[in-house]
Amino acid sequence: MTEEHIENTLVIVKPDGLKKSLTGNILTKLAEARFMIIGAKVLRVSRPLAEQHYQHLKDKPFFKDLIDYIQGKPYGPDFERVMALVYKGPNAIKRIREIAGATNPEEADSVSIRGAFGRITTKGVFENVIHASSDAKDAEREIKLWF
Ligand code: 3AN
Repeated sequence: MTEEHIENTLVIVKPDGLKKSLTGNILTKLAEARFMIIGAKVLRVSRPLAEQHYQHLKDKPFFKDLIDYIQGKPYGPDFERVMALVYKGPNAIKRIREIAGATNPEEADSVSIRGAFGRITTKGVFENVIHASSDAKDAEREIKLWF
């Protein structure tokens, strides 16, 4: 049996998730998986916050489009916001990554959030609805950054 760690992880419902009215659906999936919400807020994402969050991708050709995307720029002023959440529970980081699905929505399991609702835009940005921290180090860094 794998050991259980009680972990905190950052989840972000991205602007495309808000635009597609997926907030309720995502919160329900995570509630049914028995994770607890310990932090939640809706916020506008500043450019410095976006750039710090995605600092590991700053040399990628899609970086500028990625920053515009997390700021909601392609969707108009009503959707220039995200919902950030901290979830707590046993093995929350890995299990919520599984519920979210693979980074590339076309490769993600079809019943995962990204597999069911994500798409690749004509600019080549992965519009993948949700962010979930990828490991313990990222979770700690990201929770400090967003809360
Ligand atoms: P994840 O969000 O699964 O941890 P990261 O951190 O590698 O993946 O990527 C952050 C975000 O950057 C992704 N959620 C996606 O929107 C975008 N992205 C990552 N890789 C690509 C790519 N090859 N082409 C376009 N967009 C990408």
